[in-house]
Amino acid sequence: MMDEKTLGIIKKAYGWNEMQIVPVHSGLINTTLKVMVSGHTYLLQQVNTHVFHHPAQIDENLGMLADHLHKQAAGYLFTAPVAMTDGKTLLVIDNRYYRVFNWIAGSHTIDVVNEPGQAYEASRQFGQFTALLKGFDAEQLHLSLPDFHNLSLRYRQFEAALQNGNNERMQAAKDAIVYLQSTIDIVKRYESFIGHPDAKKRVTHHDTKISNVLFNGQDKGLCVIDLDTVMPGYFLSDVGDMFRTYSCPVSEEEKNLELVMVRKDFIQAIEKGYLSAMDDELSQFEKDHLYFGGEMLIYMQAIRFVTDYLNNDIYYGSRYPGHNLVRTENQVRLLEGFQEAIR
Ligand code: GN1
Ligand code: MG
Repeated sequence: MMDEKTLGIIKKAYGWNEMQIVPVHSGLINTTLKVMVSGHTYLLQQVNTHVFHHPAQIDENLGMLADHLHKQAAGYLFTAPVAMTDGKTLLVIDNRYYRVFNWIAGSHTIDVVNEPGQAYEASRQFGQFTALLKGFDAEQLHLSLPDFHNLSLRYRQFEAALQNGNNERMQAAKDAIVYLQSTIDIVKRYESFIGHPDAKKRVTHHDTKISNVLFNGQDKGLCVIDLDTVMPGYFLSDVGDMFRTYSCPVSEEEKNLELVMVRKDFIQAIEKGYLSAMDDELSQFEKDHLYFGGEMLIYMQAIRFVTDYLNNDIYYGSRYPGHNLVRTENQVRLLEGFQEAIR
């Protein structure tokens, strides 16, 4: 990962005299370290090129967004990568890609949403991000993950895994598979949504989990982070992943499915927070699909987990036998609970 030699090159490229390293807990995809340099704290990240094949395109995306926001919304906290001494923001060493972000002083992240107020704040942050970029042509962005939230494609990948995947695991996942096949109307509803003239593509974050929002000491939202998947997309993606991850008191890792439940007051807080920034921007047609976003994202996560389970955990990995099946069953339970809550 990041050996002594690599760290030495990084240090030089950023013009740092000394650095102290602290590992931090972060997402499933990139490797992140906290680095302290002469009293200043940074995040040093190695981009996972198994997932993101073109880190330079992401770097360009972040540069374009930073420029636009700098001009149009001065004062908005946008966590663009820090420049090296040569002005570049992406460092390539032996075909590996590194970048550095400022650690935002006084900020913290949370892993679980305990109060509706936190859901409101986070949702407002993601809404504000898209709203502030309404004058930016989203189609200028490179697609860091083409078809990332294309539910039709995700369904086809699920079908392919059913054809070619691990047979033993197919038996173990039978109930979840049957359920996910029987709820295929979600795919149809997605297709009719994206075919509608009032469904617009905008700058969309695509990974709105709570740990991707920085909070201040008073639990007010400061900014959104983890911007690799910022691409043109539908608001369903952002609002939907918030319903998926904030409305439930436990995460997708929870094995005790009795703890997987949906909190209506959190659903309302997400809705209110998002609309506080996006009310004028969304069409009535889109607003009518707010909750559909939740159904769609929970469903998509369930089929992504089960697909990976059938494919022997090649994407998400697995820390214990059956890990991706647990995640799948968790999301299936969540989908049932969510549909009940919005009925
Ligand atoms: C991945 O790396 P992380 O934890 O931010 C995934 C998301 C999933 C999430 C589920 C690029 O996000 O789409 O919702 O895991 N990101 C990618 O935990 O696949
Ligand atoms: Mg992420």
